[in-house]
Amino acid sequence: MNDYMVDLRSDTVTKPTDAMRRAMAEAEVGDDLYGEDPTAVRLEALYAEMVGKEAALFLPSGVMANQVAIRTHTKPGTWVAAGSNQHVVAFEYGGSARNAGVQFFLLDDSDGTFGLDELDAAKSTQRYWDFSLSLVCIENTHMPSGGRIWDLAKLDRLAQSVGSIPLHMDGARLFNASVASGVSVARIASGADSVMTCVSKGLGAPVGSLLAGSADFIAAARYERGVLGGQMRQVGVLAAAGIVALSTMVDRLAEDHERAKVLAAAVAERFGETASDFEIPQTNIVAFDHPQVDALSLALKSAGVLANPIGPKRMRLVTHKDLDDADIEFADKAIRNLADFGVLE
Ligand code: TLP
Repeated sequence: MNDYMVDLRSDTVTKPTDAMRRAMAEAEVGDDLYGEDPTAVRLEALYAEMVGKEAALFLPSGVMANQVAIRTHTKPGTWVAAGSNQHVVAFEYGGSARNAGVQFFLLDDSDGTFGLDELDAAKSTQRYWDFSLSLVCIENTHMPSGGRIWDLAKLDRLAQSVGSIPLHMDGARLFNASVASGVSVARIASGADSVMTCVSKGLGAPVGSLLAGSADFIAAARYERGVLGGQMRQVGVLAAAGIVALSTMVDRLAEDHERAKVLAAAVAERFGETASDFEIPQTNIVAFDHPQVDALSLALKSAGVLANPIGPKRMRLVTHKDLDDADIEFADKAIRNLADFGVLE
């Protein structure tokens, strides 16, 4: 095993920058439950302004931001339409059923978005049996499809087509979508009633996510965050890093996107025959189908590259700020030269 490892497991592995650590040490703080943490208040105002919403809320994680959004928008026993591979459906421990008592109406999102005709079918189902669709959720960028971006025109049509049903955008990597498409985050989120973003992923902050929406929605979400035990006290020490993340770490995401393309080319060359459903990544995630993901993950590890499967036949490589050119060159060679590995039956 190599001591040197290139970590492509996720952009969540990124460590806070020196500027973040300084800001954290110097942060002005207060008890956030009383609305007295000036740094948390500043971060929430900054995010709300960036995404063009009235208000925002700082939460400990992206999962909690999604769960709070779902609890706030819905009533128990109602249905939430979402792509079957989305984080809210497939990666949140069944949380929506437990935390909000909702059921999912699953749509095919294998290419990163879902067909609006499918959503229309879900809506018209309401006419035939007692089925109340309380929310539509989308993920932008869409992680399991390889960080794909919702096409803006399609997003606009979606916003029209949901009508009075609220639309929540899991924008854990919203800034990746913005940097790659050249469209502002406010424009991307304009049709969504609520949007959440993680500062703890590619933007490099150690902890935290933000949820934005109307002032009324955020007041209700603040209450629901409390119900889940997510209220925080002198949270300015974390919010300070989030402010640095939103103010200084966005533009450099373009570098991660270029590096993902390099790794994608290596994957295409090495696994051309076995890797299916493969496309040049739009952002920082290379995701591809492979019949032996566990063996592949082990083989990559022995070659000095850490990468995790995200499903029984789905492999993922993620680029981020804590990689440099030498790491990418190393991973590129390791993938291209990966020896044949045993097949696990
Ligand atoms: N995703 C993690 C894992 O849970 C898969 C990762 O390494 O990518 N929405 C999306 C689209 C996400 O990818 C994630 C995290 C979340 C929400 C949840 O964020 P956290 O981990 O902060 O709770």
